[in-house]
Amino acid sequence: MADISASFAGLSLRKCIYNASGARSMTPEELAALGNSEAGAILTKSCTLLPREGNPEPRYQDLEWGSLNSMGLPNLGYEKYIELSPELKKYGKPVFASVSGLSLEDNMKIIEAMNASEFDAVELNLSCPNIPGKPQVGYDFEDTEKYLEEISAICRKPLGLKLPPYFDFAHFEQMAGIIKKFRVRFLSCINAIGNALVIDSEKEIVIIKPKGGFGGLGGRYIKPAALANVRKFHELLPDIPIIGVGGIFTGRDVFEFVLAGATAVQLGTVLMQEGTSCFGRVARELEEIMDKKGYPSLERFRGKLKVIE
Ligand code: RRO
Repeated sequence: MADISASFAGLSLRKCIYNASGARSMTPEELAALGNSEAGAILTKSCTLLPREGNPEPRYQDLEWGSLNSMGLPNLGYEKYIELSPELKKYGKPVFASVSGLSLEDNMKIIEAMNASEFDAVELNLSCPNIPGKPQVGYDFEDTEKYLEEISAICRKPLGLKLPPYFDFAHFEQMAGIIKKFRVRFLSCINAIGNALVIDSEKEIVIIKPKGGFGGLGGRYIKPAALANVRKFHELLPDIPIIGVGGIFTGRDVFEFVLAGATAVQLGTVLMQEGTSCFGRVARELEEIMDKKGYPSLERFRGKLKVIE
């Protein structure tokens, strides 16, 4: 049987497949279910300084090809996740905290506290698209550099970044140039495509309440954008492990992300739709493809996507 383990940021995952932040990862019960599942790691919902209820409902809709959300960062507050961290470690897999403070100051306070937690690493979310009046930090290169200067100076856990999708080579290059200046241990690419609009033409109405219906698009709609972001950052930053996220539903999808350069992958929309059984199913589908192709491990084909000469 093919080996689908992965290691990055000094951590070893028995399986390279785990949850995307936000998908079934907010409450102690949801995090325990991830612990008991075949997920290779546990990643929390992005946390803020104070607990948040999030945006008014309806704020999440499943769609035929994915999902639209404007959750608005509902979470239990960073202190609760730190309190839970020793219990989460008992499942014997790496435990990641997603951090999404509403300001640099908030992020500094949270990261400072994370240093003394049982979390193995931090995924700093620079790409929440759903807070009214708050632009995504990852689309402001000056702000991103300032955040990284300050946060990387105090963060004693391995630090990774959750990036928004980029769509222009100039932006990939600018972001990669900034990331190179700091000790960033992994990149999770991509967050939802922000501020998408889905319309119910029958009822002539939007499908989620916050922000006039604009929300983060996930699932199959965004897989090509996610693959492009994984590929481009892998080309520009070959020494930084890339975690692929966006539209992964099957083992074949994982295979494609690894070909593009991913070290591991996260499941979001499919986890919302199918529940935690998706981890085992996708893992077995990936193993089957690798066995058929004769690849004993992910290293054998990682990044080896062919181009047409
Ligand atoms: O909570 C959300 O609305 C949310 C966040 Br923080 C994020 O990073 N990405 C997303 O699609 N939704």
